[in-house]
Amino acid sequence: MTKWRSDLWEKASAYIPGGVNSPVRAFRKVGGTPIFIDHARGCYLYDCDGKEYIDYVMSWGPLILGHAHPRVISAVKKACEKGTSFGAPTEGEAVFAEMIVKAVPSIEKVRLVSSGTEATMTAIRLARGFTGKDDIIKFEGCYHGHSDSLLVKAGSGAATFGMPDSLGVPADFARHTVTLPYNDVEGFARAVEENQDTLACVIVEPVAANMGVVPPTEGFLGALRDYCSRHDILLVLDEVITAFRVAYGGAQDLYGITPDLTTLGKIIGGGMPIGAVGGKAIIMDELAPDGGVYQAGTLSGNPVAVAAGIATLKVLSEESPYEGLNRLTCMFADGLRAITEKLSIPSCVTQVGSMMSLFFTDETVRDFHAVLRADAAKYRSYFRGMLNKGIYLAPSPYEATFLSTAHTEQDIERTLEAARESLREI
Ligand code: KE4
Repeated sequence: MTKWRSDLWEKASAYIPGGVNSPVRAFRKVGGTPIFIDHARGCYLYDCDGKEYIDYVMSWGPLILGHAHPRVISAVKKACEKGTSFGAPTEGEAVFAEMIVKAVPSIEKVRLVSSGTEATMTAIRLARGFTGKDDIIKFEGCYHGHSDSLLVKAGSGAATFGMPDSLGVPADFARHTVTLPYNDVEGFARAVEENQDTLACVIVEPVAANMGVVPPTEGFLGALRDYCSRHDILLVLDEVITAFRVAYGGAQDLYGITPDLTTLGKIIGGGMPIGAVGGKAIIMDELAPDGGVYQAGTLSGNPVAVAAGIATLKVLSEESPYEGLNRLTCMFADGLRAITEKLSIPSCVTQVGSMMSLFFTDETVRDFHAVLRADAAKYRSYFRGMLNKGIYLAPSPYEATFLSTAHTEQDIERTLEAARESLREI
């Protein structure tokens, strides 16, 4: 490790818990110390030593247009020159809300917040307030931010209420959350039958991307929709990652599912702090100040974040890059499949749109249990080999690989060459 890096790491570790402002950045799943980024452009990161990396984390998903896209930067600069925050309505918020409503037909009204966690926390409170019921269903391996009701793991019996998945979450909170296996329709049906009178909502990542990328199996999302409709339970699609990622209208467009509520984040902020919860007006109008479900935020609808979001969605709407993004991601995914097959390394490569994952396993990965059976040590070795060759993957096997419109075929070829060497070494 270079001197600056050890000095920086020492200072960060002295003053910031774990040396980082979000745990996954600490490289604990892959060993070693994190690299410190100085700047980035397009699909490239540059560390404080000036070393270049091809970036496949893309700030955990927001940067579908790549780092420092000229139109986003220009919009942010212009917004900043007018002031950074007013705590009062602005034209941009109304324009942005209309863009989101037009992009996602299930959203009739939308409330902006400052993170995905705030968005899902609000969606849960809104579902409870609207239905008058307290319990929720989530799925193992899905992550919806760090609000107490969602940091809950499966209880003793599959359909029974959960246990805290973090210190500081009262058991009393956790017992209102049932956590089920992803893609398990039968288990879901049983849980709904057993708890239908107390269930306010089901929250799900329509494409799981926080246990690595795990696509929904045929009929899974449809079953959630069907059971929720029949039992007066709200369906909340957490599209913080997938909205404007897998399609301009999100996974609900891709799979033809109409939720009652949708949570958004990441891409809609173009790299600035943002989140949103949207859905049917009859539900959204339950939010304060009109309704009785309280929710608020000093920087909600921040004009600089909104300017970045408007610029990002304008580029996506004008350029509609999804076919090209999907083709490039297929090139990467198919290349990895060919390399691991040639080297006789058991692997499962998953992909939806411009996000993908490589699992070291001979199984087809359909849920979190299968993910946990995959070889995390092999991932660690692969990650380190790639990092040493200038390829920046997620420092955890439980995250997604994201591509952007800034990645080119040459970048993928360079990445596959590095993968060929790294996989030979694991
Ligand atoms: P934030 O509070 O981190 O903005 O969003 C929470 C969230 C909600 N829903 C989904 C589907 C999410 O993926 C996230 C956050 N994603 C993680 C990475 N997978 C953020 C990275 C981090 O925690 O540092």
